[in-house]
Amino acid sequence: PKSTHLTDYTSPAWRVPKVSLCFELEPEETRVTAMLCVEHVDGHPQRDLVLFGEELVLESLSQNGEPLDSQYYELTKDGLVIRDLDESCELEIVTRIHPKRNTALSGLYISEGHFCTQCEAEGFRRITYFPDRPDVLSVYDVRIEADEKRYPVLLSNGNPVAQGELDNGRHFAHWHDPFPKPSYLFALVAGDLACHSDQFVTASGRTVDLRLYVQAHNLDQCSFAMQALKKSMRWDEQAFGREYDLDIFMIVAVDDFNMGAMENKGLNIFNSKCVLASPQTATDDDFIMIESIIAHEYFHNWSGNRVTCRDWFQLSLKEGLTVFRDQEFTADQTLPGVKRIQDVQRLRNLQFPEDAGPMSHPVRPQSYLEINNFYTMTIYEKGAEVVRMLQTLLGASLFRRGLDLYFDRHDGQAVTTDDFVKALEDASGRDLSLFRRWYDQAGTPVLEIQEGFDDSASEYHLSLRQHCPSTPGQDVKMPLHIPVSVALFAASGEKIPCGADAAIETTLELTEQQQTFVFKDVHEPPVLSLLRGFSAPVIVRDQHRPETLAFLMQHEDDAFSRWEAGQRFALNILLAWVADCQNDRQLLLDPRFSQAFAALLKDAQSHPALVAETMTLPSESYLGDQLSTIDVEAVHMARCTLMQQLGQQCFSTMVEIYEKTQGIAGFDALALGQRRLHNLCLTYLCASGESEAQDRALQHYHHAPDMTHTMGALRALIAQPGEVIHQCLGDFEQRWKDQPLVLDKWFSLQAMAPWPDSLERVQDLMRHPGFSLRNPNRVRAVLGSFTMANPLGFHAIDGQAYAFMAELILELDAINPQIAARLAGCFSRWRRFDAVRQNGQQQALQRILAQPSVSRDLYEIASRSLG
Ligand code: HT7
Ligand code: ZN
Repeated sequence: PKSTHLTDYTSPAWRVPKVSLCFELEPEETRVTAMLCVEHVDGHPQRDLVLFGEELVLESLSQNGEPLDSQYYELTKDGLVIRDLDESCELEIVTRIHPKRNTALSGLYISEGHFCTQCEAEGFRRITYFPDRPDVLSVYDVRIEADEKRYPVLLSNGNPVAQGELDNGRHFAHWHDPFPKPSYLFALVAGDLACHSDQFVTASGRTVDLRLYVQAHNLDQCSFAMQALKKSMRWDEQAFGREYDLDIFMIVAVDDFNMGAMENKGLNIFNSKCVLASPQTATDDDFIMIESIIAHEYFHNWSGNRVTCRDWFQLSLKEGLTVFRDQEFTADQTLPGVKRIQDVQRLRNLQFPEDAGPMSHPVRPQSYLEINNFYTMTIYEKGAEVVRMLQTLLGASLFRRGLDLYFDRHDGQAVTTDDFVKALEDASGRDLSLFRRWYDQAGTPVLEIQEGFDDSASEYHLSLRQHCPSTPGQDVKMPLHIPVSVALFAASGEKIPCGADAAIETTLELTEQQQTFVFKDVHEPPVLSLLRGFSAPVIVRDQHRPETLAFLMQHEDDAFSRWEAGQRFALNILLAWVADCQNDRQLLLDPRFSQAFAALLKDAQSHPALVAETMTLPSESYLGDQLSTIDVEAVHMARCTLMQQLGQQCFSTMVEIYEKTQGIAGFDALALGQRRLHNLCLTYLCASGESEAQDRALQHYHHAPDMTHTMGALRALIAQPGEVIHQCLGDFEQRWKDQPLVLDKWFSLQAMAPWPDSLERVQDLMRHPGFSLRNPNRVRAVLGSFTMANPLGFHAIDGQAYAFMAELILELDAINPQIAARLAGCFSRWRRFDAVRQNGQQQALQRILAQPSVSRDLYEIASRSLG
């Protein structure tokens, strides 16, 4: 397969200002009549019109109403090339497509009897021949014709124009979207859907109809998403001055969907998992996730739709910026410090390993084989960090001015990340030329620090040195422009002024490989608080002495840094314990840590959500990442033992907190934090091994008022196989077997359980009547959970899970290449394991690559993983 390179970009030779589409919908075969107004770009050297197309049957092709003779066009393996067209003309293309056969869930397909589309990134070419690239913007008119009984609801982008009856029990609807858009934002939905409606009045006083379409039996699970939508619309007006622009905004929930949701103009299509929720069926974390995805997709209306990407190398322009915007939104709705901690955890647990492995790529990649493989943690999460650093460097008000300029200047255009940075430069007067390197350089920079204190001069010296390990295709790394927020603490716990105008916090700008910063009027050796708020996506190498960490756990006032001190402390202990496990030594807990941990539990001043975050130990995968060779057994043992010892030592305090946080209702930050703490205490109590705790968890399960409590009990019990957990799992299955989204929790929990017979259990789960390889949510619940969150099971030393997954990924590849490729990411870290496990994973990758019919999606992941 051939790669696409950023350096090969050329602007489109033809514009398509207007598109009219007519769909004659039938599941087996749908006819699509596309009328394209095409105009050659004056002076463009390319004269041929290149249209992409996949899995299409061409029925007819005409120019200005005259059929085109076959000498003027050529069907290629990628589409259709038309020669000698008039400079400007109307092109009619009639194609036939087969929605029912479309199991890849890209283009037009059927989910639970409803027609729906997914066009990002390159799905529109599976609907009709088209210059399916994001820099071709068109105004769309769409007519949909379908059987009225089976498909009473007919939706597309923009505003509704007309609807009416046709012969033979059919009807039609006509939609017009006045905003020029790229084809990846096209959407169509047709089905028997129920509607939850509301209205929103914009800041300028326009009334917008809001509609959420779901299957009728899910109508009672819509109100939360609708509230989230209204909150998002108001917040974007207030925080970013962005108002909604059409008369109607629609969300449709579908069961079969490759990702979380899609921001099609005026018609967002969502994975039902990311919309439907009631306290009985969804946990607090589900609610938070739903609110942030609704917000994310809505925010794309400006960051992505009104201003879109010139090409797919600029994907982070819309995704990084929109993740940043949704993070800010959630921070405003909840507790900003907690949100920041969670975002950093996500980045470190998922993006850092990506950037340290064979899949590492810059925020603006240089090349790709299959664009669907580039919807990565780097594009989304590191991209958001890059935007956040810009905000830190410019300050909130200049940053906002820069964004206003960006939206004004580029409204209706397809632009680049350079255009984005230029707008920020122009609005702020700052030179960001060095900062731009963040877009092109892959890898996580490492910061090393050296401190010095000059008593006689009352000066504190801080030397920062940066370096970045080499990544595939990038051996030489340049210094980056890194904002490093710092504060200095006196032994009393007071902060020492350290910035301009005696500010107690300052942001240092590291622009060279090494720099020394001098702080004057410092009269005692200070305790350094570095990278406050996680001001840059870097790794800090420091000595992290236990006394300093304990001090910061007590005195830090930056939520992230306080949490970080606790995590560092725990990490040091766990890493030492991994070595102890490997050498058959006893695991002895440093009393300074248990004291700091106990003090935290008793600290009535701390917000419960922050206490819960600090009590959560670094994940097994993060721990493994810190080792030169991942030792799954030792890591698991060390972490379980620390939970056990903390559970035992703090048993009575945890019982007290558990009891105090019982029966908390509401959805404010305090209630959410208290419920989280309640469940976490139960987990620690169970980890202690005391039999009383199991009884408590069983009671917790049977009296759970909602899904948050139910899952709290199951998670607390899952660590140990036994009668109690099996009883609860059996009960859960009976109760929820007819609700696939709830049953996914049951699938996923068991696939993650660190029990000895994991692989057989996964195989059993796949035989469950509720499981299907065709549904991405089921695949993620069972196989995604097993491969990504059950290191003991997936990396079992016999290698059976590797061989099993290789065959399964190939089976899935024939159904849905995007999902198969994602799943194959489980082998990308093979170099980090011991020789036996390396060998097993290499064999699995070789097996995948040996399959002659392997898709481009899967080929790219497997071949790059193998290196
Ligand atoms: N922009 C959307 C990305 C997306 C997607 C990409 C590839 C294949 C299927 C997909 N479904 C949605 C979602 C977002 O980031 O907002
Ligand atoms: Zn997005």
